[in-house]
Amino acid sequence: GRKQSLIEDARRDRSSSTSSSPGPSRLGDNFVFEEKHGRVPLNILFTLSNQKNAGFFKTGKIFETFEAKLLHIESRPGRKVKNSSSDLEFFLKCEVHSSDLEVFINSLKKVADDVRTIPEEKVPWFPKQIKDLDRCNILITKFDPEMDCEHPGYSDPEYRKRRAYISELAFGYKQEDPLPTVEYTAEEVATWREVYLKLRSVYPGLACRQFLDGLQQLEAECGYSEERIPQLRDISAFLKERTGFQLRPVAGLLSARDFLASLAFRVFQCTQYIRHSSAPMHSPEPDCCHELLGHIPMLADKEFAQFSQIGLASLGASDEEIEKLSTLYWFTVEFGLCKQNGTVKAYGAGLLSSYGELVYALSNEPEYKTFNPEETAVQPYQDQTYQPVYYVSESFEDAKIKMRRYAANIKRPFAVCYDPFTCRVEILDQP
Ligand code: HBI
Ligand code: NLE
Ligand code: FE
Repeated sequence: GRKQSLIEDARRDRSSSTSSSPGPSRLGDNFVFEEKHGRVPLNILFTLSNQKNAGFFKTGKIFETFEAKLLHIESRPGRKVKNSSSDLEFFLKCEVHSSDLEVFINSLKKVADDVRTIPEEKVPWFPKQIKDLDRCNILITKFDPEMDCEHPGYSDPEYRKRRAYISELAFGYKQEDPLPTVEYTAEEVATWREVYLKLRSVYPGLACRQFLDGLQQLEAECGYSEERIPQLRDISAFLKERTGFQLRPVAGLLSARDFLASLAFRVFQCTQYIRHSSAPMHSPEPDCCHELLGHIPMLADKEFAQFSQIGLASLGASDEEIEKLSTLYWFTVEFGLCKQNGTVKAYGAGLLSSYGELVYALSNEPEYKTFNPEETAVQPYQDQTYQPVYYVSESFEDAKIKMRRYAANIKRPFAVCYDPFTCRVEILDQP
C-alpha cells in the first residue's frame, strides 16, 4: 500500500543522499545481482498510463512467457501526471532466468512506460558521520501513552500533553544543537524523588562497583540528588570528559538498528520525559529515571563505555544480526548481572532503574544462566514485565571480552573503524 511505498521512498532517499546517485538507476547501470539456480532477483518499477490500462495484463503475459517468479507487487498513483490523471506506478520484486534478463526487460518496455530496475541493496544504509544520526530516528510505537491502553498514562490527558511537548523537543533536535532543557513540574520531581530514594537505599547491596563509583561522581560533580532531575546538557558534558560519550534527546523507543548505530559514535539516545506517577517502581519503556539512573553511571566507566563496540558491529549488519546484537544488548547493558567478590551484582540499566525488578532479579526467584554471547544472542526475551531469566558474567571484564570476541566474528563484506578525531566511521576493505 501507500505506506509501504513511502517507507521504500524514504529508504531510497536516505541512501541516495549519501552516495551521489540521483535515484533508482536505469537498466544496465548497475547489475550487482547474485545468481540463484540460474535465476536473478530483480526489482522493477514501471508506470502504466491511462490509455494502456490493458497493459497490466500484458505485463502478466510477459511474466508467464519468461517464467518469471513474482515475489511482491504493489501499486500507487503515478506522479508525473500531465493530463492523464489515472497513471499507476507499479513496484515488483521477482526472479528471472538470468539468460532472459535483457529480453524480459525489453518486452516490458513495449507495454509499460518508464521501466526501471532498482538494484537490491546489499548493505543496509548506516550513518557514516555523527551528523547522520539526525536520520537515525525511526521510532517504534510500543508502550506509547497515546496508543497503548495498558499504559499508565493512557487515561491521563495532562500526562499525554506533557509527553507530546517533550517529544517535540526531541523531534526537532539536530546534532549540532544544544541539548534541550526541560523545566520539570513539581509532580515530575516528586516521582523522581520517590524513584531516587527507593533505589538509592538498595544500590549499596545490589549494584556493581562501577555503578556505585559512577553514581557517587555524579552526585559530587553533576548535581545528582533526589531534589531535582538533572539536565541532559550537564550530564552530557560530564560524560564527554570521562568516556567521550555524549547524549542526544529521543522521543521514545528507537528501532534497534538506529539505537545501536548511535552507540558506534559514542552517542547515547536519551528520553527526557518521566514515567507516570502511578507506576514509579517499574516501567516497560525507557524514561529519564531509566536513562539517568540506570545508564548514565555505567557510561561514566571507561571499560563499560567500550561496550559501545556493539554499536560498531551493528553498522550495515543484516536484520538477523541486528536482532542478535539487540538481544545481547538486552541481556547485558539492560539486564546484565555479574559476579563481584563472590556475590552477584547488577550492572544492567533496566534493573538499576526499576526498584521492583532490581530486588526481584537478585532474589532467588528467577533463573540464572551463564553469559555466553552465542547462546544469549538467541534467548527469547519479553519487554512487558520482569525477565524470566538473567545472564550472569564471571566478572564485568569477562562480559566485555566475550562481547568483543562475538562482535569481531560477525561476517561483513567490509570492516569499520571509528575515528574519534573526525567523528566519522572509516570503511575498510570495501569490495
Ligand atoms: N530506544 N530510546 C531507546 N532506548 C533503548 O534502550 C532502546 C531503544 N530501541 C531499541 C532498544 N533499546 C533495544 O532493542 C536494544 O536491545 C538495542
Ligand atoms: N524497566 C525499566 C524501568 O522501570 O526503569 C526500564 C527498562 C527500559 C528498557
Ligand atoms: Fe535502556
